[in-house]
Amino acid sequence: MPATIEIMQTDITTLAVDAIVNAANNTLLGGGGVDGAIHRAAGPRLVAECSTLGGCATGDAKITKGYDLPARHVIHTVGPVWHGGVRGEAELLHSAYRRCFEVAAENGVRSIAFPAISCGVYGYPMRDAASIALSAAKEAVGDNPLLERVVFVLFNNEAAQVYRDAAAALGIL
Ligand code: AR6
Repeated sequence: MPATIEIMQTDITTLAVDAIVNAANNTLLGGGGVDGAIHRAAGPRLVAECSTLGGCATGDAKITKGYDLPARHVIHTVGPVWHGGVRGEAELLHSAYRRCFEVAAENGVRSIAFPAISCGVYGYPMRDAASIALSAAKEAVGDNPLLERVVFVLFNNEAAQVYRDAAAALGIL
């Protein structure tokens, strides 16, 4: 059975999946947006584990436990800051998604939920980011037979519609 790819409008911290992905920064020590929400919901043991990881490069990903979250793990990744598309942002964003899927595979993760990495404070245009996210998911589903469920979590209906349109354009949904 190939994995399902879903688009959902909810708060990612409520999902009982094997891993939720955090759109973190290079320090991995917390911040605003989805990062702040994940750290609040996971409790202080999350930042304690993160502080042992030595940060994370842009385009890379690292895994921790989920602590007080319903999700078993958090995969922390760092997407690029948008500078108009001339600083390798697309490659870095694709790398962030790819590394999350690699780390997921290494840790036996069967269900994974992503926020719209880089699409908040970091300013990445949602339409372009959605295509990259969904393409990376399509590749990962082909590569990893253990993967059962990939969920893209959007905070509002407009963003969810952008993802649905991008999925349709890629022949995914
Ligand atoms: N559930 C799902 N999506 C959410 C949630 C939530 N609880 N909260 C926000 N979003 P952002 P970035 C959406 O800014 O652009 C942090 O300070 C939000 O609407 O969280 O990668 C880090 O420490 C947006 O579409 O992440 C970094 O410094 C998306 O999540 C920096 O922000 C991502 O927005 C990373 O910026």
